[in-house]
Amino acid sequence: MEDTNFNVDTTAQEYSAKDIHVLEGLEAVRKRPGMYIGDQGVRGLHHLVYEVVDNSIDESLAGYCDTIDISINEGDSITVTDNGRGIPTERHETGKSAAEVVLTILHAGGKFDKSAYKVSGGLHGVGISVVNALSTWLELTICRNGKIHHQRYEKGHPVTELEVVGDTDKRGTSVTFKPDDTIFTETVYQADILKARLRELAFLNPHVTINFEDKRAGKEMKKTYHFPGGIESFVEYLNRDKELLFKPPLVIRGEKDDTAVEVAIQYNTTYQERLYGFVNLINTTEGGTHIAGFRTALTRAINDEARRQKILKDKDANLSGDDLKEGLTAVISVKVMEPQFEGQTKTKLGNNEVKGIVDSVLYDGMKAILEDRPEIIKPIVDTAIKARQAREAAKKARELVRRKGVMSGLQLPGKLADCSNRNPADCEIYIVEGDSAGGSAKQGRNREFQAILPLRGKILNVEKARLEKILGSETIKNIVLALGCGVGDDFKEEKLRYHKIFLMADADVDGAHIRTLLLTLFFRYMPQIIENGYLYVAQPPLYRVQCGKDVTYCYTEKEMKDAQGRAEGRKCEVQRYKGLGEMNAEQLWDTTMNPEKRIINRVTVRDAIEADELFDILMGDLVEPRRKFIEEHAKDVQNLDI
Ligand code: 0RA
Repeated sequence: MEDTNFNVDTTAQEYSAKDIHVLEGLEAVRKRPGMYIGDQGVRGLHHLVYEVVDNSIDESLAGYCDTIDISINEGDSITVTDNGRGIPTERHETGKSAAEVVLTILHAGGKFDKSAYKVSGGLHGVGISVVNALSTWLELTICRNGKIHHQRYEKGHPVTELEVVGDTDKRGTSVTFKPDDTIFTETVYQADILKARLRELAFLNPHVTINFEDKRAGKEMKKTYHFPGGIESFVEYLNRDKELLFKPPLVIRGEKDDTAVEVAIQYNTTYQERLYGFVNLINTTEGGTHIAGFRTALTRAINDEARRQKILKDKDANLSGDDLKEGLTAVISVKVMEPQFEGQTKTKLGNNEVKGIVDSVLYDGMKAILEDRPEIIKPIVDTAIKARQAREAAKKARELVRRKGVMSGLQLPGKLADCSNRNPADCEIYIVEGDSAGGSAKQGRNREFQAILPLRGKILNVEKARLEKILGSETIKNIVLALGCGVGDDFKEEKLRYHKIFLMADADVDGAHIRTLLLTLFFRYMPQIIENGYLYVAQPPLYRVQCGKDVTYCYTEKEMKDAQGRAEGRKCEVQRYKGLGEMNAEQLWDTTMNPEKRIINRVTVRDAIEADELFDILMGDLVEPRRKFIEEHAKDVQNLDI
C-alpha cells in the first residue's frame, strides 16, 4: 500500500513550476480570509480546526486511519494528530516535498487522494494550506516509512526544510498551528464549540475514535468520542431524555448511483421535530434535496403501511409530511460525489438527483423494516392524527385572532408602557420579570425609545404545550402583541416594533428559569428574532459597593473584591442585589438600562444542536438533569445565552 496513488514525477513537477502562484495563493488567503473560512471571528477561528480534522477524517474514510487526537494547547494553539498513512514526504528534484505542496498550495490535498467521498469540496474542504496561511506558525510532523519528518512554517511559508528528525514504527500526521492574531479578532478557543462538532463527527464516522483534550491551565478536560452504533446512536443520544414511541431507532442504509444513504429515525412524545441532515459530513442546516427525498419516502411508507393495517380507513385522508413531523427525530447522512451547495451559508444541497435516490433507498428500506416491526406504525399514526387535529384547531384559532386583529399589532397590551418613537430601528423593549421591577424600569427608562413590558410569575413551559395553548397564555399573548410581529408561520419580521429586545430577570435560579423559558419561546416560535440578532439579555449588577462616598456597581464577584481592595482603609458597605426589585428607578437606569453604561449580551444560536440540548435539559421530561443544570449555572447566569 506504499505510495501507489502518489505520482511524484508528474504532480510535483507541475506544482513546482507554479512556485510563484503558491505565494500569490497564500497571500490571497491572508488578504481575504473571509472568502476561505467564512469570517475572522469565533466561527472562523474554530473553522480552522475543522479544516485540519476533515483531512484526517478523509484519511479514515479511505480506510487508513482510526484514531484522531485533537488538543487545545496552552496559548491556544491546536494540535491534530491522526494515525493515517501520513502526508507523502517524498522529495522531488526541485527539492519540494509533496507535504510542502499540500501545505502551501490551495486545494492541493485533494489532488493526491482518490478516495471516493471527501469531506473536502463543501463548506470546509478549502484545504490545510488555508490553515497554514492563517497561522502565525505551524509545525508539521509526519511519521512515515520508519522516519519522523518535521517542518515548520510561518504565515504559510516554510522556514525549515522537511527534515528527518528520528526513527519510528508509527504512521500518521500531526499538525500544530497557532492562529494569527493579526487576522483573527478572537483567538481564544471555546472547548464547547469544538466538542459539539467532534462528537457529531464521531457519530457520523463510527470507525473513528476521536480524543479531545483541553490542556489549558484552569480549563483542563479530556473526552473520548467513539460510537460504533453510528447514526443510530446519534438519534438515541438526541432522544436520551425523551419518552419514546418505539425502540430502537429505525435504521436504513443503502446506495444508489454512487450515492450512499444512511437514515436513522425515532419518534418521541414531544411536539417538536428534530431533523439533522448531513452531506459528506457537512451539517446542512438549510436543508435541500436529500431532506425533500426523506420526507416523501417517510410519508409514503407510513401511509401505505397504515392503510395496509387498516389503521387509516379508505375514507380517511392521507397523513401529510407536516402531520408526521411532531416528535420526529432523524439523522440523514448522505455521501454525494459532486455535491452542489447552495443557500446563504452554503448548507443547502442542490443536486436534484439526490431527492429520488434518498426517496427510493428509504422507501424500500422502510418497507423491509415494517415487515419485521409492523407494531411501530400505530403509535406514529395516532400521534400524527392528533397533530393534524391540533394544527387545524390552531389554524382556526389563528384565523380568529387575526380577524379580530388581536395579534396583528392593532392592539397593544395594557401592561405595556410603550415608547414615543415609532421607528423600530431606534426602539427597545425591556421584558421585565416581576411587577415591582417593572415599576422601577418604567420610571427609570428613557421613554423616548425604551418600552417596558412587565411579566408576572412564570410563563408556560412552551416545550410541553402546543402552539394554540401557548398563544392562549396571557403572558405570551402580551409579549407577541407588544412585539407586533406574530409567531410561527405568521411571523413577519418587518412588523417587529423594536429592534432591541432585552430580557431582564433576577440573577437567581428563578430568574434563570424565566429567562430560559423566554429563550425557548423565541427559539421555537420566533427563531428569526435570535438569528437576526434582535434579542439580548440585560445584565443587572450583582453588588453595590459603597466605600465612603464612592459607590461602585459590580457585575461579578471579582469586581466587587477589587472595589473593596481600592478602598484604602475606608469602611465599605457591600449590598448584594437579590433581585431587580431592590434597585430604585435611578439605580436601574444607571446600571442596566442606560445605553452608555449598561452591559448587554446578544443572544446567539451558536449551534442548533447545542441550543436544543440546553432546552431539553431544562424543559425535558427528566427532573434530575434539570435540577443539576440549574444548580451548576445559577452562579453565572449571565452566561445563559443558550
Ligand atoms: C495525500 C495523499 C495521501 C495521504 C494524504 C494526502 C494525507 C493527508 C493528511 C492530512 C492530515 N492527515 C493526512 N493523512 C494523509 C496518500 C498517501 C499514500 O498513498 O501513502
